[in-house]
Amino acid sequence: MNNITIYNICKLLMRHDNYLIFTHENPDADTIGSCFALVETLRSLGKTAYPVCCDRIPSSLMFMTEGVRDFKLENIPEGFVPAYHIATDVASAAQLGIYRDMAKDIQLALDHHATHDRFAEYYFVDPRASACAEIVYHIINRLLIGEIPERTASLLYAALAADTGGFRYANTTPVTHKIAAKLIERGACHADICRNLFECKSKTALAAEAFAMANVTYFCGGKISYVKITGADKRAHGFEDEDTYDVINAIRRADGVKIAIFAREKDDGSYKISTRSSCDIDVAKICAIFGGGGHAGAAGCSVTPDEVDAAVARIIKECGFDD
Ligand SMILES: [Mn+2]
Repeated sequence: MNNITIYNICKLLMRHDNYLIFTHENPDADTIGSCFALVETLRSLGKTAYPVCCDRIPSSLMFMTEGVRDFKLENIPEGFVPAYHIATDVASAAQLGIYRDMAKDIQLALDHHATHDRFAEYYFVDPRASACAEIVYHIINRLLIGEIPERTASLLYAALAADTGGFRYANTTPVTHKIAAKLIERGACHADICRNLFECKSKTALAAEAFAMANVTYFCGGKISYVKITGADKRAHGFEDEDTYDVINAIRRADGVKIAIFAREKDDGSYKISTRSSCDIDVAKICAIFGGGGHAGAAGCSVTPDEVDAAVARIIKECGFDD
């Protein structure tokens, strides 16, 4: 699913100046790591580059952005005229969030979603890549002739580790491990990164997970786990949206669970439904019924409050379990 090679991407990046590099909405470690590693690399090559993120960086991922939370367009110095727009880990124009109208300006999309909708002029999409950061690694490694600095290596390592659940998910490949090894050789602080990603959590995030485990419902003889967190629940317990990002991983752990479904009311009143599959059921296809997408093992969609219960019932039915 490519119309440009890594070699030609590198030639193109050397040719231009003044870059804007976009993450997807509700940014995760892969989109942040891919975007910021590319920004650092272009700057080290004497170019001007800024990251753009439509939503605030979750506090749990601020270790990747040196404590800065806001990377909106209005934070970019006045007078900067972008000449080249890149999107990292963004599968569709809608995933640019409030910047979706700028999708027509994106000249290059780097992505690993099988559902990528080719909104950019040039796209390099490898659904076998465990993380977008694998693709970005190949580009940066070529641009810097292997001399990847420590901070860039750490950004890419965090992206890889997060999208593979700490190199545990089915998307982890020998290539993933080889790249991770190279990044550790280049100084990536893997132990600190993994503690930040997988162990250290805010007390409200831990409370949100406890709430989810107390309210989870199992369907189809325990093969499906489901929990909903409403806006009222969030207000009653003081949960921020970002406190609930790991709830889906908490409810998928129970023995026998093949599919996990988590519906949360967002601050704008709509519901985000997240799904995870640890069997051969492709949840991206099921989420596509509701205009969503993602990967076979991890996907999501957004629905209105009126639709959420029926949508979850339909997702459960689409899984096709007998009981
Ligand atoms: Mn990703």
